[in-house]
Amino acid sequence: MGTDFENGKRAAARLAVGLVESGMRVGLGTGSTAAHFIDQLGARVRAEGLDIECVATSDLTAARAEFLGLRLVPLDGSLDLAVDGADEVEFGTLRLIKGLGGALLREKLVAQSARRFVVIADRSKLVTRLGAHSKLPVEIVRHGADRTCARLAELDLAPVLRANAGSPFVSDGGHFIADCTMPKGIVPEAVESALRSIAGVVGTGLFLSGSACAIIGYPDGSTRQF
Ligand code: ABF
Repeated sequence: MGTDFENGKRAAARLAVGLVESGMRVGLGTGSTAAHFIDQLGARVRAEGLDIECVATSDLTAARAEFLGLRLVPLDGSLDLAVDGADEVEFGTLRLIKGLGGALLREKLVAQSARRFVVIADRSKLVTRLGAHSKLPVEIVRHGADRTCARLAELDLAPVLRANAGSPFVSDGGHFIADCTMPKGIVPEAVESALRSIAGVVGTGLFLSGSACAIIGYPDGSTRQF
């Protein structure tokens, strides 16, 4: 099953790498599917001498890109293209849940800076309702984190502070992450708006504007674009 998923991720990444042209500024996502994209992009740059600049969505992605010889620049100005994975892709609307990899804040900054945002995922990420399988990550400031979690609980989101080896997980931006459960029937836009009104919330894993395009990869190496 693991290999099935990898085949799908690799196939989706391959199609997305074909969208990159010389002279572009490209946002690089985080996670195992985005890692396939970065690896294949690195191979294209070496083979074809593409002249591109890249912006990373996490320290891990920056390290991988640097190792492969991709030129990294800070997020400054707009990007031509950003390619990233997702935890859930809602069929029909292309709304997303992202952030189980812990990089949601920078991922959203990069996605919103891109003229074209492309999501790549294996078929297991396609859902008919956001929150069906995945937790909703919410990035919160450390100061008063308990109080912020209490506010999230008041919204019926059952927050659980993410831990790493017994200590709270800390994002690249120095924040905590509360993994929430979206109650069935709740409207994602309403959740987003309620979350954004809480002072301690710095980012949410809800990407609701609908990605420009989703490339879904299947175990046999085929892809579908939505
Ligand atoms: C990033 O990586 C995140 O937004 C998402 O949480 C995760 C998906 O990881 P993977 O591609 O490994 O399933 O895109």
